[in-house]
Amino acid sequence: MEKLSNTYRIVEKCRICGGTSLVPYLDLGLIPLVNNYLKSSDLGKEEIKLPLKILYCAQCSLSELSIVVNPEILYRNYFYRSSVSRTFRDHCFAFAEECAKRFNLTKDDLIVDIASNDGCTLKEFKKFGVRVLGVDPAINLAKIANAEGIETLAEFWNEETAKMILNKFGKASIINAMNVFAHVDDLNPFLEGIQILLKDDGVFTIEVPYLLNFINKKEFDTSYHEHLSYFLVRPLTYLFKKYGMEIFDIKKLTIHGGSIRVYIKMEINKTTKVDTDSIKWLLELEKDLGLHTILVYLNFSHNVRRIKDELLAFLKLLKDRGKIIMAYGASAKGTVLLNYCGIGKDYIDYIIDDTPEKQGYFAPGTHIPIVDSSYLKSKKPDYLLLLAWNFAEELIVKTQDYKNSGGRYIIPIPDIMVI
Ligand code: JHZ
Ligand code: ZN
Repeated sequence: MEKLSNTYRIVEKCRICGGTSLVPYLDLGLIPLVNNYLKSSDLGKEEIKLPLKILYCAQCSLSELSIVVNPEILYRNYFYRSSVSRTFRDHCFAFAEECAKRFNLTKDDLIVDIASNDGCTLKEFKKFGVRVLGVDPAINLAKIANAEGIETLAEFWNEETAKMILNKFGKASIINAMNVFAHVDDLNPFLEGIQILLKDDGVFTIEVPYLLNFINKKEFDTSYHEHLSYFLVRPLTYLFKKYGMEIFDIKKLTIHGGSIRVYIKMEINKTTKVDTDSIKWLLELEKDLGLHTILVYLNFSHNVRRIKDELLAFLKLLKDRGKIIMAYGASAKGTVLLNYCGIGKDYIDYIIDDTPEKQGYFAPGTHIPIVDSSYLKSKKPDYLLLLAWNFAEELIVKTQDYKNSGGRYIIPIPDIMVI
């Protein structure tokens, strides 16, 4: 892999197949780093904004960002807390329960979670009496998880980290990587780390947003500088083979706008049954929907420009009628949506977010203040733009008082919907 410059490097070949026929299909312009929430004292300073462009690999169908930002800049201090969403906590519990039953986990089994965030997933695994260990480069998050009893190393995942864990804890029965595989530039040290630490009959699971949903539901705002790869099953099958690994099951999930969970084993493990149907079914679906050729992607890009025009026109209409608009969820995708569409403080007065670490800060690029949910009562908005549209149901349930007093919701993706 090419060397990282201080801020970013330009992608010249596909990170999975090495192909150089990379066709650009989405260009969102200059977008700020989504995790770069600002303090009031930062507001006058120059903010880093970088090109956000997606390329399609004509050889293996991976979609990938045209640049790679230095991970030291992105991940050492991370504001996102996985455990803020009840929907996500439930999702983690269901996964832990499934693993405990399906893989007959006992107290001797070690579960390692990569990008363990605030310990959200491991807390659920712990309920089943197994040994757990988290790994996350964010020093602030590792501190929180450790304080809450989830042992966590503040490290990036690679061979060195794997060796260190092997020496201290022994091999792992399950290594889980949720919402991080798409964030990794060089998959070589990442997968070599798995080879080092995973038991021969162990299971490696990843969860990634599914490119099929990204395209079909026009989820363009889930592209940001952290998301380097946008996966289909096709490039994944190719990738794991190179490392003596094999996919043995894939599940389609609704979380985060549509994801897939991929279950991987070592090829030498011949006891675990391979569910070829689940893999073949998705591969055929991708092909039938045209996702293994460029045309669908170019059409997607056209739809994205339409969403921008329609959303702006709708918000303008509301403002002309004197309506107060606020937003819910200072999410990464919210920052992309607002910046790409050019929606700033002239439209949205405040963004509500229940993450204590985000409150009191200002959203990247737009500088809209991030506040707690008491603002819903005190400022009485007419409309709430749901920037965490993937959790719309949960947000609507928790704001019933607002709804009952006549408040309306705007869901921007896949098409503008007002509730
Ligand atoms: P949310 C995240 O992206 C982070 P984001 C990450 N980049 C990733 O890979 C994807 O997910 C998959 C708030 N909220 O989860 C919390 C409430 O305040 O949609 C969050 O700030 N109250 C690693 O940031 C935001 O909304 C609530 O009740 O785009 C949600 O962000 C709920 C449900 C959420 O993902
Ligand atoms: Zn490729």
